[in-house]
Amino acid sequence: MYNKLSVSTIALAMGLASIQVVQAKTVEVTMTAMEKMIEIDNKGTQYPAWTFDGAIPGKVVRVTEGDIVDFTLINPETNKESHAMDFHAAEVDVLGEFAPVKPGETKHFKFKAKRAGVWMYHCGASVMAQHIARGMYGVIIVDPKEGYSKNFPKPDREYVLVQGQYFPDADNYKAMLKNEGSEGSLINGKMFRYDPVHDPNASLVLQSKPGERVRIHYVNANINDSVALHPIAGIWDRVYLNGNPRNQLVDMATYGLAVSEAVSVDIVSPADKPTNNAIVDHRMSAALRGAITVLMNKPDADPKAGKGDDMIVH
Ligand SMILES: [Cu+2]
Repeated sequence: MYNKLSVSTIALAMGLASIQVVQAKTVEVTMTAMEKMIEIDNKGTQYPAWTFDGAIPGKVVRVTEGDIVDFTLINPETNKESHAMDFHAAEVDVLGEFAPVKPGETKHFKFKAKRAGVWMYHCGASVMAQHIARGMYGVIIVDPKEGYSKNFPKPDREYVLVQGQYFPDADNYKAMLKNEGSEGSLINGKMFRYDPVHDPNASLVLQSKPGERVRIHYVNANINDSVALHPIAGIWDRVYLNGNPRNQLVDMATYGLAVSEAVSVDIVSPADKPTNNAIVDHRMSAALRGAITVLMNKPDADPKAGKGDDMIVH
């Protein structure tokens, strides 16, 4: 799936001729719009979701700054709705690349990921509020071409958390537009997905070892509400606005995410003892209805947790 393209540039520096080789690659990404029933909480309540590839959120796309994303959206003829793709990492034509795709049709477009960062993607078909609220969103990470540095330390573990608003009356887009009828907050598609403290049916948590640097890529996929992102019993060591290491804050208690905003936040737990954090949207209406995620920092943390390509804990 990776198609290597070599781009050679000749750079003149300090009066000396040197050859700099920049390698960009083409990354093929295919998603299928799926209108299907999914579980929206830890006890298995069914919900008529609209999704990318059958899950909320859709898969994490990860490329490097300068790469070409070669994207295909399949809308099967068994679907009832048109769907579309809007990558916030793309600079294209809203009426072209992002235009809706009818059931039975397929759309293909390419864009160059020119800017590093963490970006939301979502369906842009009408009514957009409904397509997002029903689950058509995800994250694309564009790693900086310079890689890690002293100012952008390599994390020990990495997780993706995407927050959404839950509207049980899935057909009532008019209520969604008025921000009425929301009955909870989804974290990676379920209320209290990683919080066994508040939901006895929850079985998953995030994990790290004491003293490790944990980087969380957090996306506000709510349709109307901002997010007050806070790690209870911790402090954000670094906050990379829009996931770009050039946009950096330090020692933050709470970071406010606008609707559609993505951020990367680092937390480093005390090295000398096991601890727990609760990563919350400090807006109580969101936290106490689903937007709490437990991070356990313990010596016997699963060595694989937060280490893989798929940063969404299943
Ligand atoms: Cu859609």
